Amino acid sequence: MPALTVAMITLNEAQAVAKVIDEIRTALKENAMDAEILIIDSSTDQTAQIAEAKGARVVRQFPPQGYGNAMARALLEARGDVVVTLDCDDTYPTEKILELASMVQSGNYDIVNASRLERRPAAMPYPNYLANWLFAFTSYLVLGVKTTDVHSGMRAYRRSLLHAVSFDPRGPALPVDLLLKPALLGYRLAEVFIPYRDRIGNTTLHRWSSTWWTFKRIFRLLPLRFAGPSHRPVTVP
Ligand SMILES: Nc1nc2c(ncn2[C@@H]2O[C@H](COP(=O)(O)OP(=O)(O)OP(=O)(O)O)[C@@H](O)[C@H]2O)c(=O)[nH]1
Ligand SMILES: [Mg+2]
Repeated sequence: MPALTVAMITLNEAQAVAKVIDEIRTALKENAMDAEILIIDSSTDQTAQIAEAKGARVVRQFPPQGYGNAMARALLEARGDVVVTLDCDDTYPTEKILELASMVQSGNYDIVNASRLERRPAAMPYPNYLANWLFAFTSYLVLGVKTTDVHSGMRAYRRSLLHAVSFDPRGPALPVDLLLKPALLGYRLAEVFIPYRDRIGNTTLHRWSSTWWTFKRIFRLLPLRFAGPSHRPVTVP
């Protein structure tokens, strides 16, 4: 079993996938880490073929079943003890992969969230920035979870957590659950700030349904806030 899985999901990312995989390999080589690159692919373009030629483990999910179902599949297919996710669109800093992973490997944290929102990134339009700020503020008010970015696609997870906690993959905004639910269950969350770049290729973000689902996911976690420590799992070292 590899120590680390770098997991991505792809919907027509043929323009970006080769560059992203090359960058990941460079980042991993710095540490000679035992790692796999996993891709859940739902594309009609050449993404899967390019990724396979670059040595990634590609699992096809076709026809596309949406972000949530693809990400849920990625998290369960991953074989590494630590799973680092990122978008396959060149927006996230691959050079941060090992830093996030090592914070989980050290045993101090179960999830490390890479926040894009220390300040507004030039690559993020104002409406998205304000929405993200509001989502984070609402998460703190409603659930008491301190975070600045509930929608980051770049995180490190302890694999055992992903199998111990159930997530609802239906509908947009799954990253909200993937962060807030474990935090409410007592898993240890850390956050680091990262730079965020312009995307290669076209976005798949559906702004309004994602906003609706984000609030829905936050509010329906409210009972967990008051469930008490006895309902919480023991954190797996
Ligand atoms: N397999 C699979 N991948 C998907 C699906 N929908 C989106 N993706 C991928 O999920 C990742 C995140 O989607 P993006 O389009 O980048 O959405 P976003 O990051 O919210 O928006 P941007 O800021 O524009 O990048 C990308 O790597 C997409 O290719 C899907 O239905 N199936
Ligand atoms: Mg993206």
